[in-house]
Formats: sequence, structure tokens, C-alpha cells
Amino acid sequence: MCKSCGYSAEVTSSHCVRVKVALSDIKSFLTQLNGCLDGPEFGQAKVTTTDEDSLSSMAAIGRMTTAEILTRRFQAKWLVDAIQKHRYESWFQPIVHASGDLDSPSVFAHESLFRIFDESETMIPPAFAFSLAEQGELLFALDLTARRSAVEYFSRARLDGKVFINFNPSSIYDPAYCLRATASAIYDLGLKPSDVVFEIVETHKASDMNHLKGILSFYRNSGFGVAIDDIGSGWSGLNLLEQLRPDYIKIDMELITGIDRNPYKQNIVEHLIEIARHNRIKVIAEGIETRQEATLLQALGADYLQGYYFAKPKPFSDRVTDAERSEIEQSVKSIGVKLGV
Ligand SMILES: [Ca+2]
Repeated sequence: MCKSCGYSAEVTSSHCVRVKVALSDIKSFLTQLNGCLDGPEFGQAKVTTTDEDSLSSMAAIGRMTTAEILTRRFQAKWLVDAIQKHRYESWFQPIVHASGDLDSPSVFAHESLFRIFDESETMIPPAFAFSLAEQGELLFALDLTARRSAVEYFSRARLDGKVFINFNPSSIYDPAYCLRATASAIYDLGLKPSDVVFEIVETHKASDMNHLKGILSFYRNSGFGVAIDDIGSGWSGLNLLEQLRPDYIKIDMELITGIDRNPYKQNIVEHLIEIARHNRIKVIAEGIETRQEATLLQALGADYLQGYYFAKPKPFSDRVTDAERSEIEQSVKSIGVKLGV
């Protein structure tokens, strides 16, 4: 690999190769290394770095890690930089009332969607950024940044209705601490807790149900709404409704796409709506792309609808003065200060 890619490499023993890489080439070197080693090799091959000619220093040995972790850390470095330099914003997608005219639906809420950019202002797919954060142990920081950003941009755009904020429960260790900080910033911004709904994502990964219940009851007792996202994707969902008693469930796009032509999906969604209604939970159908899907979900009794058919997520311009904007920025910053991030 090294010869064909133009790096100077030296075999120092039967198990060790030393490669000189310029600082500016590290990114492409790690990418090429990933391509050359197969899965287990990438996870097991030991690597260390040094800027000296000798590899024998204790510091270099202390830095010994696997090729995989070195790569993750390097990638995550970019993420930390994007957070610190505020290379992110929140876009919003409306959630509309299902009752009424589909041609002029009334807006119930907006879901905030976090968008993060690299140094060349290219948007990084959010799922990629979050999985990178998870591997680099930065999920807490990224999830907090995303929540903070949602509140900031929602206030700056002065949007009507509620705001739905995605929230990954595995990023929270101490709900009370986190809640106090979030709640006080929300009050400072002039929002009411009832304007804010936390949309819990990745519930299928929550191994500790009591932890999840604890977080939810903290948020609900403080007056925030709680929604469970992605009901119906994979196996996630039904067993959680009984235990968590959310205010809303969001039916995953997987069940919505083509529902007007699929009796099997209609049957499942009909039952989900029935269970939700029985438990006084409101139903949001997301991922609606056609009028036929929207009409069918109206007929099945969904409460709210969301999807490209109504509007794609997009950035909204500020509707505040410069002075108001800096006040908002100050209030939002306090979320991080109180959490020590
Ligand atoms: Ca969501």
C-alpha cells in the first residue's frame, strides 16, 4: 500500500512497519489504511504516532492504540472543531393537523433537524455525524449541541406552534441536572415547557428501561411533552407504549410509504392508532410523500401528518433584531455552561 500511495515505509521488524506521513496527509493515509486492512485487522492492528525519529519513547508507547480507534479519534476531531466553531444550524419541518383541508393544512408544530457542516461548508449526513460521535465518545456533546441549536434557531425564526426536539436517551446520565439547564434556558427564551416536545430516538438501544422511564418522567413532570420516534421500524415500539406513556407517537416512514396500496400496512397502522387512542396518545404519521398516503391516514384517524408532501426540512431566516439575537445566543450558551460542555 505504502509504495503505491507514495509513502516512505520501513519494515523495522517482522511485526512492525514505520511510515512517515506529513501532517496534511494524515486524513488520506487513514482512509487508505482502512481500505487496505480488512475488518478484524483494522480493529486489531496496533498503531502509535510520534514526531520523532525514534519509536522507543514512553510517550509513543503510551499512545499505542488500534488503527480503528486512531481513525475514529481523528474523524471525531473534525466533529469537535465543528461544534466549537458553531458550524451547525437547525432546520425545521412542519407537522400539520390531519383534520381539515389537505390543500391548506394548519401547522401544529415544527420538528427541528440538526445540520452540521465540515470546514468547506459541506453538509455531513446527520446519521454519520451521530455514529461518529458515538464511536468517539462524543454523543453527549453532540446531542446537547443539537438540542441547544434547536432552541436557538426556533427562537430566532419565531416559528409558530410547538417545537419537537430529537433527543437520544443514551446521551443522558443525570436527567435532573440536564433538565434544569434545558428548562432554565427555555424559560429565558420566553418559551413555555408546553411549547417543547422531546422526541425520543433510538429507544430500541435503551437497555435500561428504568433509566428511560426516569428521564421521561422528569421531562413530563416539568411540563414538557414527550414523543416516541420511529414506532414500527424494526421491532421498536409497542411494548414501550404501555411502559412509557408518551404524549405522542410517531409512526415510522417504513409503515407509511405506499400505505394506500398495502392492506398489510393499513392493518398495522389501524391497530397502532387504536392502541394509541385507548391510551390517550396522539399519533403523528411521518414520511408522507403523496396525497394518497395523506388521505388514507386522515381516514384511519391519525392526528397529525408530516412529510415531503407538505414540506421538506429547510432553514428559516431570522425574525429577530440583532439585539434579540445576541440575547438568545447568551441564553442558549448557558445550557452548555451549566452542563460543563
Ligand atoms: Ca425524529
